[in-house]
Amino acid sequence: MAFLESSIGVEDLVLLEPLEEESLLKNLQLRYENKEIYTYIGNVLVSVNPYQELSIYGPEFIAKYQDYTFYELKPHIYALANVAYQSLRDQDRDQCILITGESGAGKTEASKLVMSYVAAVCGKGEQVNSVKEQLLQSNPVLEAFGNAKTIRNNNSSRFGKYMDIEFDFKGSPLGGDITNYLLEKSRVVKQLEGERNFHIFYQLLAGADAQLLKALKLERDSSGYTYLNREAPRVDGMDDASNFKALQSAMIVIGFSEEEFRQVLEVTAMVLKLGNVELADEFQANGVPASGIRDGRGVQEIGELVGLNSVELERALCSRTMETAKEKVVTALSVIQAQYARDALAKNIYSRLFNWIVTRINESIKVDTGEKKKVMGVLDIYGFEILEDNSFEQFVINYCNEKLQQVFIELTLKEEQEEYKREGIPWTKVDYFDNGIICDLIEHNQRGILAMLDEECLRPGVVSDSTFLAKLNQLFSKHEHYESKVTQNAQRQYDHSMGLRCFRICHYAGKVTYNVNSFIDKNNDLLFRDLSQAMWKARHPLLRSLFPEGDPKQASLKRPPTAGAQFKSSVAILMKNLYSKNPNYIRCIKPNEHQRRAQFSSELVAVQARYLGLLENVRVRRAGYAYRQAYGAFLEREGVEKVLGDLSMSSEERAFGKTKIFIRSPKALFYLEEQRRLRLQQLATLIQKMYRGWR
Ligand code: AOV
Ligand code: MG
Repeated sequence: MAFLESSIGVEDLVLLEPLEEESLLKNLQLRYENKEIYTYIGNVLVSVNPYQELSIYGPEFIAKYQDYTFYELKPHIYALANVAYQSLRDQDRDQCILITGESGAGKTEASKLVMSYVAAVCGKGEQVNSVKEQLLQSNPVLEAFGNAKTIRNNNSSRFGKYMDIEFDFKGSPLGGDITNYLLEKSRVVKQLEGERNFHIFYQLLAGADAQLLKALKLERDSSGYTYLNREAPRVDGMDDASNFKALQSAMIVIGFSEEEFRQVLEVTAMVLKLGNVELADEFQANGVPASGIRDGRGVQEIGELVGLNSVELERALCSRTMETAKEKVVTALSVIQAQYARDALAKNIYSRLFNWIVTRINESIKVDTGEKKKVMGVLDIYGFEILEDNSFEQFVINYCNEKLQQVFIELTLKEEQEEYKREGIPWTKVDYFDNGIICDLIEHNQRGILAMLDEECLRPGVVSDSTFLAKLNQLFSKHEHYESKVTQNAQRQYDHSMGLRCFRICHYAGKVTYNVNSFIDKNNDLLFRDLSQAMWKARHPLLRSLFPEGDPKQASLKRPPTAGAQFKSSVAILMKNLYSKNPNYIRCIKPNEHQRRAQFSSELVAVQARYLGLLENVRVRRAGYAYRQAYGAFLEREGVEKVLGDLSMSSEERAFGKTKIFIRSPKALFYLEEQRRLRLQQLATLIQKMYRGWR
């Protein structure tokens, strides 16, 4: 029987004996060493990154998992995808797949496996196949523009993604809708040692033919580009040139025209070329320092590429116009200021291009048939990150992970225990750490860190990252999850190791020290008007459309919401959406820090198991009842009692709640299954109806 204990450990941690951290880790390790990367905790799937191709995917396996129920085969991501899809199709319940884990744990790969499984089993026909193809091909496009090599992951998602796949009443795919969350745009102009810029830049340089490169005014050699880290042009096992071909065909499948593809590349090339625009000191007639462009050729080429007057571009980069009610004053920018303006422009163009691509994909895959749709949402965000130097981006990424952990706690640990209470079933409470307090520290409307940041950004007078930090230190000096050099930690000690410009948050997944430098700036996310106006004047249709606020007629003085406020509200919408669906969890675990196969570091896994709350998850699941089903309309409580009584299942194994039947372990479920096969042929249909949905 598939779930029983064997030489490769238990397939469901609910069956673990004895149940403690050590045995849990051993079990995962034993399985990992046998290339069994999947293990259940009831209906939660734990996945340990194998860092190697396993021959457990593809049509043959898909066919197998399609035909069996959850516990009949080895644990697999296909089994989870199958349950979610069947429940959506047959029980009309919208589903969401929540994939969590730190950077490099395997979330993006998992999301693609789920998508490919669902695509393989849902609906048939030409029309349907083309919808599926478009949905699947959105992945290489978004990865080209939104993923990059980081120290932790050669293909790290630098944006958050939520994708709704929509189905008709028969379960055939209609289309989809992608929401993206804050791209880490600082990467466009600067990367850490050993990291790369977004894949697209290298793909373009390696994969475009000579003619295309010439038209884009680019050189093949990436080492000539300031925005590309010279040390790390290649990534092991990644073929930039062939990925470029794949990108091109994916964009065509999705429905981008040749012309659109070309324009996307032109804007991408422009960003790269902006990085090489060198600025030099100049002096105005009155001796005031100013800046100018050192070598006009680059600016000239950019101008030709996107139909922009190069004099105009230079002016926009090197000066700033202040408008008051009465007059317009033009001031020269220093070299530092002009460099800042140039980089801000590059980051803005790129992140707006990324948003445009997502919008454009949505135009292709979105359907409005008017009929009621069934929805499966797949969430794949950037994983929790602790770097040596953490900035606003990590703060946002980690906040997002905090919120996702909150969903897990609310819907699994909390909801599960509350359900026993509601149903009047005897129950001993399992304790767990509720990270709601950390979410609050960050997002509280009046006194959260994000609110404080906004307050500083909007406050008149001299504001700086330091005044922001001072505010935090004052407000949160007593907060259990906040530390800084000037506040005391729980042991009433000052932390002298921390930099003066830092604060630390004790996240559910570990302590992270953030450097406040640029927090204000990144949150403000303002682009000088001169730049947006210049971009709007470009004759390039795509570039121009990215800067609608550059249109003098559109000029509104209302400031756009800050980056933090926007992120917070999009996360709030996401949460609401997730809570409205039936959740399916994939908890990804990273086995080692070196992206290496067959290496299992117990310490590293222990930390993740702890913060993911795996042990608590098992306890709640085990002490309680793993499988439940509302009494069907066809079979009232008495009927269910009778069937189970006939099966001589011990009363330990089941409980009758007010509205639902609860079954303790998969063993019992299997017992039922066997009995059915052996003795209760005549009840087969009846029980089968009950089984559906038990998991
Ligand atoms: P992530 O999405 O969780 O990180 P990925 O899904 O990108 O992590 O996985 C990282 C790498 O691990 C992949 O590029 C693969 O090489 C390998 N990998 C992951 N899952 C599998 C699998 N099932 N089979 C084989 N190899 C796998 V981040 O996006 O950084 O948080 O922001
Ligand atoms: Mg990822």
